[in-house]
Amino acid sequence: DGHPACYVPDADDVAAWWPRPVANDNKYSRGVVGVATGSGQYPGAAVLSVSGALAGPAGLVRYAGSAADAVRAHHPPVIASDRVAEAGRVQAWTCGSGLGTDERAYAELRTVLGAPVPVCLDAGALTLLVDTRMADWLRDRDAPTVVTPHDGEFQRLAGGAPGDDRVAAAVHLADRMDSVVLLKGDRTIIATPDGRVFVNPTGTPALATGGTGDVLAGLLGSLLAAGLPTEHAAAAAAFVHGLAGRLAAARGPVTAADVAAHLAEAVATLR
Ligand code: NPW
Ligand code: AMP
Ligand code: MG
Repeated sequence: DGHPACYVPDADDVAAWWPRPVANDNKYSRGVVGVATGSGQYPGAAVLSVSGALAGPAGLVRYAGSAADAVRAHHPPVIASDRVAEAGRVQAWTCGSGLGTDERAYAELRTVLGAPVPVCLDAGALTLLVDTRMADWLRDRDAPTVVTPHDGEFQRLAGGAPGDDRVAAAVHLADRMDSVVLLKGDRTIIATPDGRVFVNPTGTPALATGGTGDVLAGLLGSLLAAGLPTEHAAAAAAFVHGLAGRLAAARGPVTAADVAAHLAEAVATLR
């Protein structure tokens, strides 16, 4: 029916993709991830996205944004600054969760997109792409981009809802944006610009709670910083995020903070 083949990764695939520290690693050699999220309105999104980034394989998390004080208070290992331009060198950025869409957010997004490193864009960054007609700019980037829309964000980016054929919708947007599209849902779909598709098997409705997408975006950024190919970073992040949701749900009602707190255990179950 013209559908591209969908690959459903299993724990062995994700274990093989997941970077592990080697004997002579240092924090820089494992990758540095920049997290440009949060705002005065949404400091929690900054704290949650940083939780996701800290659970990933990168050796250092740098935060840049208006929620620096909240991030410092909740996450002592993180080096926090107020602006992206002050953050120093990173191997990947994740940008947009809780960022809002004001002038400051726009300026930060532009700085992030100008960096020659892989970028994960979520939430406010996606809305800004639409509002400022910047979506076509992703084509001109020197490094890959991943976008992580939920259905509402997808609708704005694509100009219409995903519809019944979510795979075709994700593939179409990936081609148009020249980016990997991670379309969130109960079976999250990852589509590449060259038409490959991964379908995540670990979803759980326990993830349908505020802030879980922010955690996912942080984790995905860490995997990009550690050097994973973009589509493997996206598929591995969704897989482990779902596992963490299931582990958290086995213990009771789930908050996004609970999902983040179970990411390490989820990684440990891979092998
Ligand atoms: P409806 O109701 O279906 O008509 P927004 P947001 C539609 C941050 N957060 N999931 C739906 O329309 C985020 O990072 C901060 C969701 C709805 O009205 C963002 O920066 C937290 N929406 C910001 O808040 C914790 C769906 O889209 C509209 C949908 C806003 O995030 C929470 C929402 O669009 C949160 O993560 C779906 N599957 N399908 C914190 N603690 O700081 C359709 N919609 O307002 O742009 O997005 O997700 O509410
Ligand atoms: P966000 O809306 O940006 O906070 O992201 C929500 C996260 O929860 C995404 O990772 C979704 O894939 C996941 N999620 C939401 N609802 C469900 C569901 N019913 N089943 C599985 N995963 C879900
Ligand atoms: Mg979200």
